[in-house]
Amino acid sequence: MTAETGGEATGLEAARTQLLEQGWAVLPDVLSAAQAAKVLDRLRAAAEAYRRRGHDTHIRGLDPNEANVRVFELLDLDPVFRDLIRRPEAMNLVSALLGPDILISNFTANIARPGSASMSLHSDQALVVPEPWLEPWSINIIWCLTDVRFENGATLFIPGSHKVTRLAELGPDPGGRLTPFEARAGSIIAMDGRVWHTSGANITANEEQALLFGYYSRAFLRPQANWNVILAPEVQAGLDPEFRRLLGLEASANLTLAGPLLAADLGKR
Ligand SMILES: O=C(O)CCC(=O)C(=O)O
Repeated sequence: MTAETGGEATGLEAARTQLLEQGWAVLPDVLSAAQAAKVLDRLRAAAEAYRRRGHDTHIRGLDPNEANVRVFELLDLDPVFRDLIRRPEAMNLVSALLGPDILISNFTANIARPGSASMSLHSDQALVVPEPWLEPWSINIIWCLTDVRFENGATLFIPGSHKVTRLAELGPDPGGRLTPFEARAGSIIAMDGRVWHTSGANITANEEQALLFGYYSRAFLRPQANWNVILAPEVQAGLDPEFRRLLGLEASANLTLAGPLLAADLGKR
């Protein structure tokens, strides 16, 4: 993280506090550098498998050129990603911001190779709910599989933009206020879904940068991914009930707001 915006949090408690106040936090050493490198090897293999399924890893309309490698369907492609999406450190930060009733909305990757350039500025919450954005209803947990810095294409964000409730409040020259999320390999970066951000440009000659994006939302929002379709039957069969609930695979859905209302109603009798 750059000096003017603060540094990495000293522990989970500090990260929770910073996330709630500033809309983001870096938690270092969730994985060792060696573990992060192993996950990156698995991601490269997953990218190959994803292409073999007939998908392009360059998403036209999202990234300006082929130097960005985007991989979707991670939860189906390799169990290592099923472990990461439920890592306690990640889930702790997710529930700190969103509370207990959440769904896994998506899990994707971006390998930013030299020459990759920025996508459009956006907030992840604005992609799934219309304005006004009055409360945090989603969060991204960004896994740094390499060291991440401005020059190799760190995600750029606008500090304080989790307070923006409508697009019109974003103000003039938002691009001029972008700041990089810088972190060491093995860190996670928790980003309130309301934070306005974009991918950076990798201006290095030969350095690859890789990030995973675990996206979670309040349980009343439809996830970005339809896990019923994405996850193979044998993968679904291996999931425990709590994982199935987090993926919206159980028979019941969208009942969490009704629970307290019913209880309040019964209390009046
Ligand atoms: O790749 C990045 O650095 C940012 C990606 C992003 O903003 C997204 O996938 O929504």
